[in-house]
Amino acid sequence: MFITRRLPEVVETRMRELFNARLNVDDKPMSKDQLIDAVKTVDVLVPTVTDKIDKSVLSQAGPKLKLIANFGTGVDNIDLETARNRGITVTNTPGVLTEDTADMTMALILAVPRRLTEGSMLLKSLQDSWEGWSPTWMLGHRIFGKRLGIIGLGHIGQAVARRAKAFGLQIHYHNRRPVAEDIEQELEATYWESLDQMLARMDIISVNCPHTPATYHLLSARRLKLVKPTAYIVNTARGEIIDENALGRMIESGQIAGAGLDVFEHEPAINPKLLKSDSVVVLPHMSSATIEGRIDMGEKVIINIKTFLDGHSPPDRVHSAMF
Ligand code: 8YV
Repeated sequence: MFITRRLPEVVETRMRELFNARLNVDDKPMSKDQLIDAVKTVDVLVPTVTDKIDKSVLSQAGPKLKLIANFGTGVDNIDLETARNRGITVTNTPGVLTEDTADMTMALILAVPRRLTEGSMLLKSLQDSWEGWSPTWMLGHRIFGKRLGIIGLGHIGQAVARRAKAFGLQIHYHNRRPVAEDIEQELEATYWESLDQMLARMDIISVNCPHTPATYHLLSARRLKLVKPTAYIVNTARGEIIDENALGRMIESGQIAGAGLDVFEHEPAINPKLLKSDSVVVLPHMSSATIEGRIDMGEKVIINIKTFLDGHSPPDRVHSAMF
């Protein structure tokens, strides 16, 4: 078994106790050649979001590779079709990072319109030359009573809606199909079949759907033009869902008020227009970055591997139809 990145110590210790686990000790993202070397010999691979397990890697996998136990919920880093065709089972770690990711999404929904990081960075740069409070300085925009449009009302989207409702936001959502009536009622959520129509009417848009071939550039340049110039976009899902260059251009030209981004289309590269904009909060893909969350993710990986090696179907098996 090969684990491509360093995981919380307690997880690594447990894996070594249970399995013949090899680690990537220097924790540097692995190159394609290193990944190919690994899949040639191992029975189980434990990758993360920084490992692109595509066709060119999987096509060189050895006959022993039977399980890819992803440390993460999103599996867009893995070519599910090729894995399935080669009889390789793929698992992920859903559920255990839902609340943490929803917390960070809500933090960005609050931080951008209220200029939170901007104010903090400005005060740190002013140091003792700050002249104190003034009536019209650092004014942001109220979020209470505003319209939040959630793209993807799955587990994380629903957890975001619960938090946003408590902050007095009106909940709207776009999905492949409406969620169950009881969930819609609990969240007082309005379903929009047309994403275009929803985008044109929202004050804040939160991307909470998985990255799949169908959601690549879901927020294309054409769709971003539908967004109100006073609206904000938040993304804690995957960068590829938004045309990042178009978003950078439109924020720079004032066609979109701002954005809160934890993920980027070409991670770790970030569009320079986004980096230099005061009305953009950028985070280093840390939405699920809690020690509790990462240990829970590790435990899910261990259960998936153990169940699989015991000859049973692992609890978090990913079926390519799911994505
Ligand atoms: C993970 C994430 O930390 O789970 C996901 O899909 O994006 C993050 O929570 C990352 O994927 C680790 O592989």
